[in-house]
Amino acid sequence: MNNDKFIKCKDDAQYNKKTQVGQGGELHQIAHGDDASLTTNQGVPISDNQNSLKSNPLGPVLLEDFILREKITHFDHERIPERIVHARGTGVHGYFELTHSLEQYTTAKILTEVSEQTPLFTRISTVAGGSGSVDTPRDVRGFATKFYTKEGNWDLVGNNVPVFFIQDAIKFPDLVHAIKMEPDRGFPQSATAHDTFWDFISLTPESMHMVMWIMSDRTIPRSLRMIEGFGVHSFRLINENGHSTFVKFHWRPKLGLQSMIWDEAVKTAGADPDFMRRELFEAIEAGDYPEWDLAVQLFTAEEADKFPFDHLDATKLIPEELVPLQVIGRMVLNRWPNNFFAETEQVAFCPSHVVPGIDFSNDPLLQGRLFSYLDTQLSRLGSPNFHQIPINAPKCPFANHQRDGQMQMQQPIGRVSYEPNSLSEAPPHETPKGFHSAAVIDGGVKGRIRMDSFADHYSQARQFFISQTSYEEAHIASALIFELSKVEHLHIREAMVSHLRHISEELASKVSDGLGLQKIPDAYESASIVQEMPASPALQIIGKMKGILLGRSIGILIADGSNIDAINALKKAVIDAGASVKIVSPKIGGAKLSDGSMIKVDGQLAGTPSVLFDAVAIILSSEAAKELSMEAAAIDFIRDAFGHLKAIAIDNGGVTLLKTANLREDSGVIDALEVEAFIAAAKTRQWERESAVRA
Ligand code: HDD
Repeated sequence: MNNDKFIKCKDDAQYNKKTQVGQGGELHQIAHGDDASLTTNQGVPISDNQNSLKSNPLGPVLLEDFILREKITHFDHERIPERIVHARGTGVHGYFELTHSLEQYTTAKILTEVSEQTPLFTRISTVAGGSGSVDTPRDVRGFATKFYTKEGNWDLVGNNVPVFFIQDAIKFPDLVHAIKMEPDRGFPQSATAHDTFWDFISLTPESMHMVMWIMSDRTIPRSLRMIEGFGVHSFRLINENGHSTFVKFHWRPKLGLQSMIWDEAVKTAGADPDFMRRELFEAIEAGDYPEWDLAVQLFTAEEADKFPFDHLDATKLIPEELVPLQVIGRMVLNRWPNNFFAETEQVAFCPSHVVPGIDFSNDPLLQGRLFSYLDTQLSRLGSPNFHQIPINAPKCPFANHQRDGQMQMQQPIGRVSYEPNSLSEAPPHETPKGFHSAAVIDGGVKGRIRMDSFADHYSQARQFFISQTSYEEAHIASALIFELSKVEHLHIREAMVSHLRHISEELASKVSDGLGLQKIPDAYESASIVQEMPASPALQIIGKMKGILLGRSIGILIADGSNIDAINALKKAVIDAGASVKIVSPKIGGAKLSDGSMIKVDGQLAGTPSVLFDAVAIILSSEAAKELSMEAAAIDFIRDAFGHLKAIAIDNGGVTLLKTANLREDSGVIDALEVEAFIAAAKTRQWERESAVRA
């Protein structure tokens, strides 16, 4: 027997005790004497966390080892069912501050008390992939906010796209089954580019407007800080007199909208599968708290009757030109959760969580959601007491006579658990200020009927398409060609092109050509006439990009011998303009600059490609440039930056690399000494370069 081995293990145990307590947080710090000991869940101090109990040093492990069994059992049950959709998400705490009262329309305090700050938790997610999937697939982003208001929790559970695929919740399981990995093969993970998705879509004309949005660059955002959010459905606001007004909610990012180029998104997935989550984490750590304006579109039932579409149909939006947005407040996200599982994983959003003064519309998709989310939380979190989990618990007092159930954490006192009663002194009771539904008169024939007003599936899809810049239109066509090229069945590809003919003949023929179809298919039989709606520039991304460097990141590729003055001048100008800078070099240990000083390096070249930056600079001595001209990672660095339409600052060494990569200088390639010109170019993409790099 080797006694030394046992002694060593004991030392490790002592060490682990200290670190464990340090990381564990208050819940696990159960002090025994002066020491915060490692304990079992029953509070029994543990003397050895390295070795299980054996009948002899070489013998079998004993069933008696309750410490081992408790630890392994707990571990075996660590996972809860991941969300059926929106499994991969990133959550952050923050607050909402009202800047403009809606008192005329609602009694909800969160929308009437100006300057009041309401705590909140926002979770942004992808839809289709599992919780371990990458951050940059082409996918809608979920945008869910739980406001802990004085009158209870209000959950606004939206997306970064203002419309949805389907009109009726009864189709949701079909949609999700079609979009998720195919059941016989278990792939693709987090991608719409496969047969079952496009099969379902091609047979569901109501999804065509959403198809335009998901094939646009909206579904490949540059950052979670640069997406819009939409409540999608019409909701109601109810004022003191019981009068109700329809409302749509919009989140508008202070940093403006920005998206990736498809090839950039694909490469980012490899370079950093957690790109979005890390980027948000780093911004919050650095105190660059992301902010969104909350805006509303308000309209009456009479106004809605005059719209050329039905606002209760979730495949339609209300153009801003028709009902302008009014900004009423702002959201700031400023605190990363302490624990991912406890907060981001266990947070339970339900569109049915509203507060007095806010109510639902008859949108059939919303009506189905009002059931689905509560039901899903019961299966995910395992108990009707999920509201007691700290991230879900209201921050205002709450009391009722609901009792017991699995994992009841509260200990209600007294003998009364019903209402009305005369036996308790101050029982919770109904209040006139409580939740009231809008007094709406509804009537009609019972049945599984879809309104005629829901029949127009192409007009807004067409409006979206014609509202885009030529670059964005080209990206939509490329995305459709990419996705449909992954579809094995010819008839599905053809069916999709036949729908596109109602949206734009030009788009249909581009896609048909890109797919190599022998003949353009006949147009799909439309259930209604396609209306000519005016272009709405608010639907663009490029039009909403802000010409600022704030929130963006610049990578400077250097090596031994790089010019220190050029690096410092660029760095200063970029940081002054509000962006962050990362130094990339062949070796992580640092680089020796022209003056002999050492510079700290943030990323090693092969692991820090230019896809991770909004613009790049290349500052290299002529020797280093020659060496790097033999290095694929360096060539890719500049070639990708060029192909992804980024501003590139170069010195003489950079020129060598540019030539080796067979790239020509254009207006976005700037002398590294022209710092101001580089900053100006880095504030946008070099769109005019696109025709030189993509057909
Ligand atoms: Fe949903 C999650 C957004 C339609 C059923 N949905 C979920 C989340 C978001 C949305 C952001 C993630 C919340 C989180 O971060 O935990 N869903 C939408 C939007 C829709 C929509 C904007 C249409 C306008 N959803 C929709 C329908 C149904 C569901 C029609 C069912 C009838 N959604 C669910 C769900 C999820 C969910 C299965 C999965 C996990 C969860 O609820 O908590 O119940």
